[in-house]
Amino acid sequence: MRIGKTKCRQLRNLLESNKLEFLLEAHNGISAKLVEDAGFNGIWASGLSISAQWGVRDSNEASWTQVIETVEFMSDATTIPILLDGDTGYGNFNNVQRLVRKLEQRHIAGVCIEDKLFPKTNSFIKGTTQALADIEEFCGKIKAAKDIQYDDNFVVVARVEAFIAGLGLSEALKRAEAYHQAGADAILIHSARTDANEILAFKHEWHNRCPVVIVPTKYYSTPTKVFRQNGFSLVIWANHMLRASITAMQKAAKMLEKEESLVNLEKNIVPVSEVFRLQRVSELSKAEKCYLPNTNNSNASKPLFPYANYAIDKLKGANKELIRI
Ligand code: SPV
Ligand code: MG
Repeated sequence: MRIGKTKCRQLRNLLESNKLEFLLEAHNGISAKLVEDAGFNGIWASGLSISAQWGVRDSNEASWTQVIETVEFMSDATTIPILLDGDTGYGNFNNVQRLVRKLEQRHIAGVCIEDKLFPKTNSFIKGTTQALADIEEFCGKIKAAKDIQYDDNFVVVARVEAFIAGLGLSEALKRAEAYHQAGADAILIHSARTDANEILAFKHEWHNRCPVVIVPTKYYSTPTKVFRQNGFSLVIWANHMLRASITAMQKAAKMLEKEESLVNLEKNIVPVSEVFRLQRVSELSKAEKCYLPNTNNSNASKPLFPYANYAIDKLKGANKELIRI
């Protein structure tokens, strides 16, 4: 058995390290493995991407158990920590507690919950018309999550959607402070602006009360050194594995449809052996040698029932004894 840092501990270390850290989005087992192989130290299990890979909207159309099943595959395929985008927690405080229980059972290192209403709508769709959760009720969810967690290092991130809803800096700070007091391990401050002004203003006022997480999907042109200089803890590249794969698949599908031949596509895609490597096929081959009967030796000379002759001889001997009596 390998003894290492738990995934919860690994995620907490990322949050509390004194340098800027990064999570990259994944949405199934293989994309999670690719994130780890690329050298990332953690994974964002994105609600948007997980719904999209099923072909449904990011509006809680997929059930929470379907999400759990997906992150379980992601966790099994990797050794780095996963932070689940838990949307609004799929219900009230009680649903949040059950969610945390199930996540810990599957070695998911943390959950991020956002102060919107169920069913949630993606922050980049009609953001300013979205209603936010009552502060007290949301604090109850955070407390409930912290109270139920089994591993002290399980991470609960509270996501503030005040900027998304167009409510401004003072509302964002008020909410972040309440969530921090309720026990959140970090604040995710979200913004849909194409510049970083909102998140920088927030960080300026927030100082270092607790780690701050950002998602620069819309303000991607802001240089990463700005996030570093301003003391953010964690950057989430939230949907880029999904979007990169959509681009690649659209290109491949169009090419095949047009050319009716694999010749040009073959040159530009990984060989099947790479798929086998990602699935760890060699691990199974080794296990087969260890656990399956050795099928290389011929069975021809082996008796079908190896103990049958022994039993017959015994019986014959016993008969002799009987005759003698
Ligand atoms: C997600 O990845 O699902 C997120 C981030 O919640 S965002 O899409 O920016 O809201
Ligand atoms: Mg989401």
